[in-house]
Amino acid sequence: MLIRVPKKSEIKENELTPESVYKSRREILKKLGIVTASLPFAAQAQANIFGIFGGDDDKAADGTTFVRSPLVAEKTPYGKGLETTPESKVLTYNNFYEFGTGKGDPVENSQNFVVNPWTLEVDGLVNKPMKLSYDDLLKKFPLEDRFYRMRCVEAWSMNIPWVGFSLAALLKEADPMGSAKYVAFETLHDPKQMPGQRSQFVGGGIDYPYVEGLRLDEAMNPLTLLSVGLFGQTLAPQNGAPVRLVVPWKYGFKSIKSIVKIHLLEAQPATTWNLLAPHEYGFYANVNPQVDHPRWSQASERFIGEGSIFSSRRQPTAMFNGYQEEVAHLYTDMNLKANY
Ligand SMILES: Nc1nc2c(c(=O)[nH]1)N[C@H]1C(S)=C(S)[C@@H](COP(=O)(O)O)O[C@H]1N2
Ligand SMILES: [Mo]
Repeated sequence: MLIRVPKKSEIKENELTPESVYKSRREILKKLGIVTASLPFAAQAQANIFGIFGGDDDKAADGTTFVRSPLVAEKTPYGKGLETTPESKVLTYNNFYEFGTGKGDPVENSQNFVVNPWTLEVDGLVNKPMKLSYDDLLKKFPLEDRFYRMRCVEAWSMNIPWVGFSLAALLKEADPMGSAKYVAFETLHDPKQMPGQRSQFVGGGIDYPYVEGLRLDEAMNPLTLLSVGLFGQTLAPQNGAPVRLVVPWKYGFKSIKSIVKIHLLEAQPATTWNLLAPHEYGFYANVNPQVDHPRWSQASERFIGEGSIFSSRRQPTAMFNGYQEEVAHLYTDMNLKANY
C-alpha cells in the first residue's frame, strides 16, 4: 500500500471547498430541484451551464451517479458519541484497487458497476451450503445500524455508520462442520467491469481476485459485520456494493469488498496483501499502536472528519482500534508482534 500524494487534478472539489460552502451549494441546487442522489445527465449539463460545479467536471459534486436505495435497520448502541466522517468523504476517498489505486479512482470508475443480480456463495466445510441473491442479502437477515471506527493500515481513519448483519448469523445458518477452522473470502473477478483487473498498472500489481481470510472465532465474533449499506442506504460500488466485510479491530484491507464467495476450510487461507508483501502485511493485521509498519509508525493516525483531507487532525491509535473489550480475549496466548 503506497502512500500517494494526489496530483492537484485528482483532488475532488469537496476537498478543496470548505464543507459549509460545498453543502450550501448542494442546498441551492436542491432548491432549484436539480440535485438528487443521482443527478440526471440533463440536469448535470444544466448545472454546468450555470457554472455551479465549475471547470469541465460533468458529475455531481460528490462524484456519484450510482443510485442507492434507503434501508430500514434496527438502531444499536455501537459507536455512540463518535464523530461521524462526512458521507461525501466516505464516498470519494476510497481504497478499491480493482477500480484504480488513487483515492479518487474508485468513485470515478465504478458508477456503472452491476450489483443486481448478484450471487454470494457459501461453501466448503459447512453442512448447509448456500447461495444468496441480491434480495437475500438485503432481506434474509435483520439489518442493524453499526457505527464503527475504520482504520486503514496507511494510518488514516474514518468513523462510518454501516448497515448490515453479523457474519455469525450467516455462518450459523450454513452450519460449519467441526473441522472448519478458517473462513476465506473472495471479491468478484470481472475484468470487463474492473479496470484494475485488466491492467497490472491500474490494479497496483495485485493478482486478482482479491482474497481475504479470518480465523473462524474471529469471523463468529459479534462485531464482525457483513455490510450492505452505509448512511442508511445501500452501499455505493466504491465502498464494496452489494456486500462487503467490516472487521473494525483490524486494518482496513481485511474488510474485503464486493464479495462473491465465502469458503470455510481447515488451513489458514492466503490473503492478497500478505501475498504481495508478506513482511509488511500479515494475516492478522490487528490495529496495534505498538507494532509499526516496517516503513511508518502506527502510533498515531489522521482522522478524516469535517474540513480538508489535508488538515485532518492527528490522534493516537487505539489498541484493537478501540475494541479491546470485545476482542482481546481472541489473542490472549498470541505474540502480537510476531503475528502482525
Ligand atoms: N476487493 C477489495 N477490497 C478492499 C480493498 C481493495 O482494494 N479491494 N481495499 C481495502 C482497504 S486497504 C481499505 S482501507 C478498505 C476501504 O474501504 P472504504 O473505501 O469503503 O472506506 O477497503 C478494503 N477492501
Ligand atoms: Mo487500507
